[in-house]
Amino acid sequence: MSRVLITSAIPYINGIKHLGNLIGSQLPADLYARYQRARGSEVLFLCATDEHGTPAELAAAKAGKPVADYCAEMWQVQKDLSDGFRLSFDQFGRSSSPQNHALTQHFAGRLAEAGLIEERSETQVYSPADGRFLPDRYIEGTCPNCGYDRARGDQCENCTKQLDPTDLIDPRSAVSGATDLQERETKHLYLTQSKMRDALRDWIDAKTDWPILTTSIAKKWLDDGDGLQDRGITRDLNWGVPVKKGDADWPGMEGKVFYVWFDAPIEYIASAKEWTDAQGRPDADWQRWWRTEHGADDVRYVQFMGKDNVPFHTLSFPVTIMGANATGEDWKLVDYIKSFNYLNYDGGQFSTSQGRGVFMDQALSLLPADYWRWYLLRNAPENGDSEFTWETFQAASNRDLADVLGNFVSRVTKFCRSKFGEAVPEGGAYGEAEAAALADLDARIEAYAAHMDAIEIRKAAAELRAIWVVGNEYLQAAAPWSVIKEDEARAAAIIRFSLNLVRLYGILSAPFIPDAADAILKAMRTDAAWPKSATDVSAALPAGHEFDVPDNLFAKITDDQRDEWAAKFSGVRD
Ligand code: B3M
Ligand code: ZN
Repeated sequence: MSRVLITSAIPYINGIKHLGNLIGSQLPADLYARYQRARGSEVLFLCATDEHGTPAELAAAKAGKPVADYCAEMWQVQKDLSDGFRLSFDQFGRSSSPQNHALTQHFAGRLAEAGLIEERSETQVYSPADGRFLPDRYIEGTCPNCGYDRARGDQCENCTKQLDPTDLIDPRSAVSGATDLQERETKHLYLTQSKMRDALRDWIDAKTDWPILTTSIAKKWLDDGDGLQDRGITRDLNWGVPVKKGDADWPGMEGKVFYVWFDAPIEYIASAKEWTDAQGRPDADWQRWWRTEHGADDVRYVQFMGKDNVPFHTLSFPVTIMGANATGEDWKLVDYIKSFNYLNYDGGQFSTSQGRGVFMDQALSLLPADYWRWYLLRNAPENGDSEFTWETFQAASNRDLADVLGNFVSRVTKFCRSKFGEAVPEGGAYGEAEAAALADLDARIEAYAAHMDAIEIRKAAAELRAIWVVGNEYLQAAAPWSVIKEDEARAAAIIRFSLNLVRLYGILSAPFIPDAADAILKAMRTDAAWPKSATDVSAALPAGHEFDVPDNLFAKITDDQRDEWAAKFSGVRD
């Protein structure tokens, strides 16, 4: 049995995520996790909230709450929403967990032992108006690389360059807007990533099967003279993982915490320990996923993330892992990174800070998860940015879910109930029409699985839709409602075949639309074993097998609803 470790980039704690965030990592990761489980792989699927750093502190301050309370509350909110979207994490952890504190301090100690950490005295931006240092997002200004005027102190969102606050041109305080900033001396730890440049390049060069989006960003910062600058990994903040060397104090670093981007990826590992700790299981149970000499040598590790997160996952985090391994440890490096472009909203960008777009809670208040999952996944921004519009959302829901899948299931089950009752009818043997449909389906199921294996999400969605269409076209041509007048046995065979397709669709659709798939399979009173071939499953439900007619699976989105929602979400959220 193959084993697959899957992580999604961990969302910042500072507020509810929008649909652009969702399709940028968590939702595609869930699709893949569900698919891998359906294929019989042993899967560990991990996510968490990213709770440290300036985004958390700024959001807590805005909410008027102590940062620890704010994070605990927002974790629950995000957890409930991820359940609402049916994200099937084995663990939805917290980067502020004791497990992550310990592991982060452990890695720092190992990196120091490997000679990859240097203590440096440096000047940092200090704001007399705010009475504090201004690290990362506490400071904004113009990007020295691309000129974007709202770059943050840690990274430019426009060109993805990793920055230090002192790099910014015309810097200002994000707290008060003050521009009378000073530079003051303070001591910090630096991760000397530049020493690992050759090792990183060899590693990336060997990843010839990775998406171009991933490798091009990695190589851009590797080849760029200062892309692989040594990075400050400590901050003058209160909230975060206290700087320690393993269990030991780190002289000179009292009162400082690790930089959020140092501890956040380590939470991928920590959440696995949170998972086993919560169940009172031994460390060996999570280490067999994360440590090659503890059983993880045959694990395939796949990460999902938006393109802005790629530099941290192809450069900084691998340095952490490789550095610890240089001291004799055996941590697992990622095997495949699936990254995404941005989903835009109706001619502009989704924006958390500006409240623009549709947010996860709002989406679920309009329609159940499957509608959003289907639309977002079939339009996943894989090969370029993609765009959310209410017209395309309405069209995808109505034309794919309601008209094709929903309609097929409803026609077949209702027709059977009215003519033969709620059990699979006997009828004669399958004929040419069924053979043709099966040949078509066999080829398409193979293509669908190949796209899912390759994590080509749009292609997989298109193939799944084509699989639904095969059933509709078959039924339309076979026309049991006419045939039954002359030949009841033939009509029964058509319906027996069609009911088996309903079951097949329940199985194949589950990774995309788990609730509808569940409803289908429950109604068919059947299990969910992945088909070896369509031919094999065409007899899975034998004559006499009882079923229930499911409720209508999908309601159509009316033009009035579409217009109402478009108007409602045209402004900004308060
Ligand atoms: N929290 C950024 C984001 O949510 C960051 C990802 C961390 S992954 C270790 O896009
Ligand atoms: Zn820039």
